[in-house]
Amino acid sequence: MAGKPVLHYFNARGRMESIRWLLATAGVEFEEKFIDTPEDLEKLRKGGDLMFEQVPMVEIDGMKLVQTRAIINYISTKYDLYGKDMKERALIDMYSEAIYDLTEMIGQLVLCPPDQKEAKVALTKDRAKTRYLPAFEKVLKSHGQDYLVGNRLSRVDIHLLELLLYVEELDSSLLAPFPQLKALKTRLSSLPNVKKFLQPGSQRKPPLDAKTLEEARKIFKF
Ligand SMILES: N[C@@H](CCC(=O)N[C@@H](CS)C(=O)NCC(=O)O)C(=O)O
Repeated sequence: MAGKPVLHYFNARGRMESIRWLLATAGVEFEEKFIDTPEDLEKLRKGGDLMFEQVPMVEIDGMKLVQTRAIINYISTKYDLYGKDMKERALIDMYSEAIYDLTEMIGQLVLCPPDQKEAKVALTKDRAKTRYLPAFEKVLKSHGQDYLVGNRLSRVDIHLLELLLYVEELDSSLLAPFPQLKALKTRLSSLPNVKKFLQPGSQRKPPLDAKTLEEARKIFKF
């Protein structure tokens, strides 16, 4: 039997978190090797394990995969979370890209200079409220099904749940006008593997605090 996938990343959400979410939802146990220092990253680079000298890197099925979207595609295909045909995959890709856009906007807020923070937070909330959340609410309302695509769980549902949790962290009132999204969140949260991942003590990572951000800056030099 193949061993557990091994995830190489900083001990924080970042680009690895949606990979953690997918594996956890698929019920796949995984190991994490954290990059805690610039030397840890250098060691991986020198060992030739990072094709483009970057993480995330995931050891899975005898491969050392890099590039977040490639890793996500592989895991989604392997665990049947990527639709049943080309058209479903096109929708899953299209919705996922929009989810990544808003997730990225929210993730960037922590890096925002203090004098721009208020405006950026306001813009991000506005984009959530008027652009992204209404679009997904409309999809769910239009077909009346339990999942976004093909009436069964796919990676896009998991990405959306992750995003909805970040949106709530930003402002817990933002989901109020979207009953379909709230129902989806409740439904997905009660799936046994998701429920487990949402429990304290799981491999899910908390929001980035100032100290962790400083450590990340030193390692990744941004
Ligand atoms: N396109 C890549 C970007 C990866 C990336 O920028 N990783 C950062 C950490 S989150 C990194 O390794 N930075 C160090 C560097 O680029 O030298 C992906 O999606 O995986």
